[in-house]
Amino acid sequence: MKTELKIKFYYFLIGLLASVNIKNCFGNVEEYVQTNSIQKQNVDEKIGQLVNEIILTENKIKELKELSLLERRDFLCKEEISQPLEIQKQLKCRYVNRGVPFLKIAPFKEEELYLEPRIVMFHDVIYDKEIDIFMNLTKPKLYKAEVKRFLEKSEVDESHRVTQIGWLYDFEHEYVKTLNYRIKDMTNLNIDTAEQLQVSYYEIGGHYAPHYDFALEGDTTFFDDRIGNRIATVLFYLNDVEKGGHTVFTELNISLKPKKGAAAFWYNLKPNGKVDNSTMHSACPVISGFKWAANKWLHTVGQEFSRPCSRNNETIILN
Ligand SMILES: O=C(O)CCC(=O)C(=O)O
Repeated sequence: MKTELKIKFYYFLIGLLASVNIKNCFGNVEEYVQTNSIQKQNVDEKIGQLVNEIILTENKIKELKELSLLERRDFLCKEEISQPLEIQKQLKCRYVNRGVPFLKIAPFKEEELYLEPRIVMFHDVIYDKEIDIFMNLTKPKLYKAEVKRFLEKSEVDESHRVTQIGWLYDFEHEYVKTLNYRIKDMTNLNIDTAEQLQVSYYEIGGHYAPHYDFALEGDTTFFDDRIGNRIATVLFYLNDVEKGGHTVFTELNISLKPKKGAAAFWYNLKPNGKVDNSTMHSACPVISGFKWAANKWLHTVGQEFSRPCSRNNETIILN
């Protein structure tokens, strides 16, 4: 590889990985190598050190498969583990503007975390002044969260969810309303049938056991024919947690460290409209400090043109 290209490549790689302090995005490297016709062999040597860490975790993932759901959850809560290299190589980070004029000036920073189901993290997507307002509005109305819905038709005990929540309504503040437009741009989904914003506050030991966000059959807690099931979730992190409080996907071995201003986004339903059991997730116990988060749940009704159902379950990409 020519020296000039080498330097360019290192700057690109280091800048990319450091910019959002992440270990993913190896898909960008693949793309860069192809578009700049750099010898792949050379590049592989250079990034060997970076991927070694990932390879080590592949063995851990094998071990994880042997564990029970709760053991797996606890393991993921304790350790941030990377995806196997085969998956990592496909994950990309990109600036997203979706053709929206405002986003052309200030695009979203999207980091792919998983492809099927699609899970991404948007960085710097909610601002400090909005966070302050949301916390201040929520504090006086926090109440102990309950899990009312069915979980395999058995009773859910109190320890399933240990957190306090409060709902923020669009009319309460301009920022609550304008966040909806941002969510629409981030997700490309219709927000007319979305729930109001649920803000959660976890103290030490606060957590949420593994659960799905979609309604199970017969559960009418948040299912209503007028809005349908919860097609997708946007989870905003409102503070950096001192220790603990990760969001973990127990079937996919993903562990997300809360980062102030970031938001995770994932689909709870498959493209054919059926529930996706691989989206089971959990909020890990907060070990030190506290955690503030905010959820927006988007529903199926109104998504006919933004995420049309596909009979074969393939994702239909709309321009
Ligand atoms: O706070 C988290 O990390 C996850 C919260 C969650 O899963 C929920 O509120 O449904």
